[in-house]
Amino acid sequence: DRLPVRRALLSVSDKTGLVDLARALAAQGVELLSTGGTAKAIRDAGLAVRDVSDVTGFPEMMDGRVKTLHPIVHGGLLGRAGVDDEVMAQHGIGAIDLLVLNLYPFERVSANPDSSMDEIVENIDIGGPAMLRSAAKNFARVAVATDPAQYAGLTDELQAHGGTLSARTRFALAVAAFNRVAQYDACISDYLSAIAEDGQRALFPAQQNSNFVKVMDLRYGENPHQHGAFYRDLYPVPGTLATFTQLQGKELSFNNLADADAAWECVRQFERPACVIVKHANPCGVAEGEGCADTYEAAYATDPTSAFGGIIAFNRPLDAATAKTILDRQFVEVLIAPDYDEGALDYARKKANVRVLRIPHGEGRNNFDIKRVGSGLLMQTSDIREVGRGELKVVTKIAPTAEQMDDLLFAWRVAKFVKSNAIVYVKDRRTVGVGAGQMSRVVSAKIAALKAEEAGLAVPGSVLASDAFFPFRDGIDAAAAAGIKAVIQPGGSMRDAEVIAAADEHGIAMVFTGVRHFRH
Ligand code: 93A
Repeated sequence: DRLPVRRALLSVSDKTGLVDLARALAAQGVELLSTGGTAKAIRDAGLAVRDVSDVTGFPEMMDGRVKTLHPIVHGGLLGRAGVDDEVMAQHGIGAIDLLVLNLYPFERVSANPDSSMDEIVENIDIGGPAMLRSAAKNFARVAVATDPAQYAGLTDELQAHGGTLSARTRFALAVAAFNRVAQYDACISDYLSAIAEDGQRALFPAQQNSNFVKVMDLRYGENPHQHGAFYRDLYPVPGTLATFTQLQGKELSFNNLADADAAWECVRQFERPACVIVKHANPCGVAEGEGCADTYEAAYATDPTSAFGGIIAFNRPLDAATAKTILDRQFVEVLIAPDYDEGALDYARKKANVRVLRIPHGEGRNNFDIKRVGSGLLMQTSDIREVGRGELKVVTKIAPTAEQMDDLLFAWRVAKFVKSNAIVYVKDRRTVGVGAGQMSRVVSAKIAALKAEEAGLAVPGSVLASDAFFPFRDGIDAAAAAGIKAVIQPGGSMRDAEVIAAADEHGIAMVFTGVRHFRH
């Protein structure tokens, strides 16, 4: 069901690729209509174009606020073949077969803190979305392009098929146009509904419109009887999981992606080379050191049993030797690194199932965490709080040594990524035992000690991080019994005095962060 394109209306804010497209259309004998700035650009390139104002007999007015809002334009886009021919002829409405339009840059202008409210409001496009809707609704007869990335495909099809477009192309373009209008309106609504009564921008707008774009369907959700899909932000934040490239391996699963996010977010917080191994959403081994080889060995040694089938992330390019060590030794679900040496990829290809992801470093962090509850949504800003050395308060008679201090800060960064109640034992910037996801803190501490024992790692001399305060002294007593020498925790319990006294009794150094890192 192919239809010829005889007449096109072009009206674009982003003039990228415009002249090439106009030239290709003209070469196909397509008559070009256009609005002010777009017509000028086409004319400047030496091509013939007719002004919309000439067609409507109405000038563009009100600084462009009204330029295409006219029955000649909308009738030309909406008129149905075989149904509206007579009425169109009666009113001198010529059919428009192709609309090429991109909208006023509201997103860019509103994101710029230097923009005035007047500028932002002027960038709310009215005529553009109206025409996109008219053209998209009439996909039975009309084609609509909304993005310069679509131009090449359009001209290719027109050239290959004698100036016609297929029904399938028109439909796909219409869906893209409706999606674009929805995104655009969501941005306007989000922006305006976040302006609070005092004129300041509220963190959480009165309405939450989600602009997520599908990356892929997943084989299933968290369990095989659930369905799943992965979406990314319309404008993904540089450096986050959504910017990944899969270099090889089986299809990514729902759990792979959730774990990959935890592993990557944890490893990218370290400045020095680091390795994080995640299993069931928790780090089961983390180490900081000289490079990929030593950090992987140390992370693996924390809990070799759990590392089996884990997700392994590095914050440095993965070298061939370490890739070989990993793949020869253990079953891996996903490997993540900012890059890979060619030899590492060669080696990975021998284990074709292993999913290998590249995530380029970037400065950004997710702004928000979202959790679905009932028929509602819990929203919060992401836990991006970092605790600096200067913020730590020594509360015990003895202070941590410089070495212990490094370990405490390392343990604290790991604990932030362990599900609550989180207890992390660390020695020499590597995890010795991780206790995760328990309902009582003291049991998490016991599990961390048990894990260390199972892995044959000596706890004595280690430090401990706790994601939240100790409600009772029993956690400190358990830590002392395991041989812990220093503790980092938020403080703030009703029984802080009792907890500090316990630490002093055992000769343990303790620092308070004043910050809590629950993670559920
Ligand atoms: O101000 S508008 O909402 N009123 C209109 O009638 C109208 N018609 C097209 N904006 C309108 N447009 C927009 O103008 C298009 O969406 C496009 O972004 C832009 C192209 O203007 P020019 O051709 O003058 O550069």
